[in-house]
Amino acid sequence: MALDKSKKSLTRTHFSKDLKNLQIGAEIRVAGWIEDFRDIGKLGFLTLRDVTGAIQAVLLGPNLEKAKSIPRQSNILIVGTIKPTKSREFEVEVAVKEIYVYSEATQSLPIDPTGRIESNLDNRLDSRALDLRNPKISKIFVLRSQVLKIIRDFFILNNFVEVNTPKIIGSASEGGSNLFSLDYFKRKGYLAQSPQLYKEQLILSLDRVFEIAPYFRAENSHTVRHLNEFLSVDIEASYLDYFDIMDIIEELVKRTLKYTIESHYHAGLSSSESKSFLGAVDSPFPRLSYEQCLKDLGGMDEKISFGDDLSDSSLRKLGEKYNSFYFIIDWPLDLKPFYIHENDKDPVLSKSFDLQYGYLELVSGGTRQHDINKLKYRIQNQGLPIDSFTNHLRAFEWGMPPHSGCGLGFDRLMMVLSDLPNIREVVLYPRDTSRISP
Ligand code: AMO
Repeated sequence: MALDKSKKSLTRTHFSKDLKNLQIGAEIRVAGWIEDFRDIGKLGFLTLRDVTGAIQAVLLGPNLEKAKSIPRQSNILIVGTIKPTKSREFEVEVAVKEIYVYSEATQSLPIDPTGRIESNLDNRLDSRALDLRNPKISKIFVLRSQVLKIIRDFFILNNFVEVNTPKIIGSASEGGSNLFSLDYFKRKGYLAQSPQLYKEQLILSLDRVFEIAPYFRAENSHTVRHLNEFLSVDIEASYLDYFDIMDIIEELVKRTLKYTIESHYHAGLSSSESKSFLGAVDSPFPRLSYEQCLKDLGGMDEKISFGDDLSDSSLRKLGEKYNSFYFIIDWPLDLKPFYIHENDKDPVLSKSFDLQYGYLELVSGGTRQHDINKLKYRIQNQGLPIDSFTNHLRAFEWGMPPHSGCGLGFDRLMMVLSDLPNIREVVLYPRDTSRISP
């Protein structure tokens, strides 16, 4: 593409990934930041990186002199021509005709975005925008964006309607005390902890809904898998039961695994881990009952009585035995929220499931109680204020179909897909008990 010299345009003509497909001698303008600069006397080599990769630019004479004074990570535009290269790293290089500096970077950067000098996660999060110049890190977020698209496409294809429910609410959606409160024009408001009540109401007419949105939990947890703001993929569907929802979620998770393996976007996956992912794609996820888990744990010297929740240490033990994806189904009803349906075979149990990846809970869901009287009883039985649910309960007087659904912790799924042990790695600006900025 010929340069329009009259305009002296400061816009680029190509991304770095495109250069290898151009003819030798082609004129180009590429823009990005200086990753490296080597001055070897009469000649200089500059590595320019953009979001698609890196190129090598060769500098001589006045351009070489100019480049010596530009700090690394500064943002520049290079005007030049494609030439063959002897480098093993690059397929072609650029002979530089002109360099424009858009913006100089400070000389002492808070972190090294090439990743050669390692920084701890806290320092990286404090300078997140710069951290993302490291291609290993930006790949996580490219993958995140693509997996979100897979999820959206999957649900739309399966006749789910995407909805957006309020995040500022007047009373608790799930019960419990883990709500952030705020001053809402002289009344008390809360940040939504989940879309549970709205999604159940909406299937009354929309039949199947999904929502991808952030939720807020005022939990004082300091773990590698909890945040106070997290992204959830919620679904709700009429006339399906919890086994149908498990089938849907299993297929969805397998699609995201397959995509991660097939694309080259997985961040830290080694080949052996890729293989274990492949295994998960090809075989059904085991479905263990809660009671089976108790038996397994008994055999591992972890004595748990029926009705106890599975603690972190129990889940870690189970995760050693079942180290990939598996469902835990039919939990005791008393361990589940008021909206979960009792089990027809044994009403002490519920029609519920969690999807685990080893110790990590990824999804929670079940068949819902759609009988208004039983629902009222369960709300009161759990010590929740029935008056806060007046609006919600009205929908159950308008012909509520049987329904089921679940919530998938998207950030946790991203931990698994990118094989990273800390949820903060896969969230751009994580919010935890000690982090509210940047
Ligand atoms: P639950 O509270 O189990 O269920 O949440 C669903 C999923 O969301 C993820 N998750 C979190 N991720 C990061 N940080 C947190 N603090 C956090 N809390 C939860 C988990 C979890 O499995 N209304 C129900 C879902 C339903 O039945 O439809 C609910 O919110 O991966």
